[in-house]
Amino acid sequence: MSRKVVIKLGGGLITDKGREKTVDADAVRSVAKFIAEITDIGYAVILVHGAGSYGHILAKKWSIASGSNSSIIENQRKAVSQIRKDMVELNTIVIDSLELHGLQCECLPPSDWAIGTGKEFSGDISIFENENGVIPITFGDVVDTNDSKEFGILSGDDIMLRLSTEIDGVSHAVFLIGDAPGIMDRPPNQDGAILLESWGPNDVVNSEHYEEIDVTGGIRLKMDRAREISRNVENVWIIDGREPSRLLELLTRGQTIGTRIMPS
Ligand code: IP8
Repeated sequence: MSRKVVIKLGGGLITDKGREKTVDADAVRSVAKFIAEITDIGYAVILVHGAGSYGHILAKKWSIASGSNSSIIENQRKAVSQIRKDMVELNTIVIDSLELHGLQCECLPPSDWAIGTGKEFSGDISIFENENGVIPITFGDVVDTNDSKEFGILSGDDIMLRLSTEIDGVSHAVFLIGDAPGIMDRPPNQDGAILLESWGPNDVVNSEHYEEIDVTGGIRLKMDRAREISRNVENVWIIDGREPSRLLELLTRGQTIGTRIMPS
């Protein structure tokens, strides 16, 4: 069985988070090239991506994360189906880029296989096993909740946790972000921000990125989920997706520029 790597392409990496439905085609292209290279060296890849400006803006406008609200429910339902459509559109762009490198992918939208939000969502994780070389790919999405809320947001970070810890043979879980070289000791746009080469739960950082736009949890949620993954998976990293050669370096040399997450 080949070693497996679960990778999340952050929404802030593959889209311009501030401009509705704006993809960063260069970022998608360059990350696709390195995903192809890591499959060439024998890794089975499982991919998750964030929503960026294909999900968070409309979700915030219609309070989708809080579930149904009778005074705006018609608009919310329209937004739910629009966001799901937009996410499939973003996913298609990512898949097209991967296919240009000869990779085969299978799109698995959470609204088809997952129910509920947060890390306890239900759904059949075994569809992501990747035993046949076809890259299973999914993303943060609006999902049904099967309760009075009707719908909610399932973050790609929660999906990362479940895939990385429940699929056999995962040696690496890697979060590629778009605004920093890894976890910084303070927000990355602040002067003097320093990259933490490793981060454990007892290390205190003040590292909020994109909080004003994000309806899930920004870097905090990633850090929490990465920490939980590190209890089961040896190599858990948050690295700069704008420098995707670091992904290849990590998998070939065991080290790169970025933040390694240490278990609690
Ligand atoms: O960007 C959020 O997923 P994330 C999904 O992975 C939506 O946290 C639709 C906002």
